[in-house]
Amino acid sequence: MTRTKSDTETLRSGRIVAAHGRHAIVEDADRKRYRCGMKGKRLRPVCADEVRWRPHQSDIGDGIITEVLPRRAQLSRPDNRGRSEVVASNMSQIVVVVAPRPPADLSLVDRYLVSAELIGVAGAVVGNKNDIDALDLREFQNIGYRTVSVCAKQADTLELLVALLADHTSILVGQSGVGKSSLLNAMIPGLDSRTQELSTGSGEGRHTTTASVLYHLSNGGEVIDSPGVRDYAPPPISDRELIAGFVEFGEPSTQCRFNDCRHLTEPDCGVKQSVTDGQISQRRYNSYRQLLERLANLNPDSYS
Ligand SMILES: Nc1nc2c(ncn2[C@@H]2O[C@H](COP(=O)(O)OP(=O)(O)O)[C@@H](O)[C@H]2O)c(=O)[nH]1
Ligand SMILES: [Mg+2]
Ligand SMILES: [Zn+2]
Repeated sequence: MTRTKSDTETLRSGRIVAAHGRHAIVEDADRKRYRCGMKGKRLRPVCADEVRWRPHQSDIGDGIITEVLPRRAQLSRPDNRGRSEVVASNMSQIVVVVAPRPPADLSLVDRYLVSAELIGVAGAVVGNKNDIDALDLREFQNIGYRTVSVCAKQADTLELLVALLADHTSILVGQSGVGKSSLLNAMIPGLDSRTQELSTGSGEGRHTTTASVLYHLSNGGEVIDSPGVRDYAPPPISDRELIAGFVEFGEPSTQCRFNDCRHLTEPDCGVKQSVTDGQISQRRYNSYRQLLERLANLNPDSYS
């Protein structure tokens, strides 16, 4: 791409802190926020993207985003037409929130943790609403994921969560209603994320319930609140990738008779032996088999 001198002089760097289709909120290094349109229809910035933009007053706002810089990581999910849609980028940690109400879907947690492994970022599990019931998250802890038990309504329970989020760009994911937005409200004084205005003065305000939004914590951590999901599956991946997403299979699988063992009906399978021995959680193993089946039934052509 060739740029004219006047272009390069006025181009500025920024981060996307909220993206709403045809416009987005860009934050500069001083945390000033600008409402921007896009140059061209193909530009689809997502939350936490690093972008170049230039000031330009219009009915959309204060600027125009001209380029999305290469992403270090991205979390995708199937959109409502079954195609893969990027939810946010450049995170270093995926934090799955679960609660006793709505009833915890632990296989959803597994699916997000598989994605964390595939993307190569840290995974963590937060059990919220421990005032109602404290979920047992030891099976995740035992395989190396950080876990915390919290209650969004009791500030003194949030210390460990705040510590978990320090030094990371995290995305909070999980079913609708588990309390993701409530946790952010409780951790960030003065924030009402459900109704927070992203207006920067020149455009009309927007509610943020349908978009991912990035917030700063006082300890330097950054947290992306994402709209809840009813269902989540990693984008189509190979069986090998799926197996790699279940980290606790790694060591036992070195004992499998076959190198390409899928840990199903093969003889002398180290993974199944570990399930029998109780070293690998039966629930996680079942979750693996379900996901294997689900991925086999996906038509890869329906994803772009
Ligand atoms: N009892 C209890 N209710 C909570 C807690 N955290 C959130 N809630 C409630 O759960 C509901 C859903 O919360 P919300 O933050 O919107 O969930 P989100 O969809 O994950 O963002 C709201 O009615 C909250 O008041 C908690 O720790 N304990
Ligand atoms: Mg929410
Ligand atoms: Zn095996």
